[in-house]
Amino acid sequence: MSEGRSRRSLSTSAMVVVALVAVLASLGVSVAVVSGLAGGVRAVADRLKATPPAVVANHVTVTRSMDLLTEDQEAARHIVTPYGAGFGPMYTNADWSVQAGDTVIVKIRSYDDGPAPLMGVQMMYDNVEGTIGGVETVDGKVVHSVPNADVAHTFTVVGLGLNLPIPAAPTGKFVTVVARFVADRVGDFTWQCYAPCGSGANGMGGPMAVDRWMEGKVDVR
Ligand SMILES: [Cu+2]
Repeated sequence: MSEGRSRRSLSTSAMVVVALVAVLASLGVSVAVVSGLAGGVRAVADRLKATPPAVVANHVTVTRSMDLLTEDQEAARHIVTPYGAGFGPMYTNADWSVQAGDTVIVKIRSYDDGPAPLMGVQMMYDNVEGTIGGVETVDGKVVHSVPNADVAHTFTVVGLGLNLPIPAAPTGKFVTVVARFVADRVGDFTWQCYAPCGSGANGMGGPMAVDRWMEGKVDVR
């Protein structure tokens, strides 16, 4: 299907070049310039063909664990926020890397008991996406999604098609979310929380835009 799409768009590009050649030739533009343009289109086609396929699983399993701390825990641990005390919840171990092809077990232990239901176009992030089996476990229970009213955070890596909704923890306790995915694309990817858990009228301010609080990096090498 995608092959058909790219073939159509390439033949459209070829027609554009032919038309361009005719126009430029009528203006007396040299053959070298015209063939250079055609080469440009060929280079794009070659690049599309050269796009590497998804990385094949390498049968190595690694675990990456993150804790999601409350403001009180941050204060107790003397974690300095960019904007003073009471800044907002944060993920620990926010930046990590794995090898291409690894099966990654992501473990997130969240102490945050305050739900921040998803809003608008972000409501789709209550579904688990991109994991093995399309599921995660919440305190050991296998789920495909988390009820929106219970969502407190998400761990979302758009570039890897990965989304883990994190429910609010029982007060004074923690909730553990575990999921497995295959790191099948090479690159440096940004993860982000899409629940409006931050400050400001829409909850998208403060920690939502700060590295190590509600965003970080997943590098697949
Ligand atoms: Cu969040």
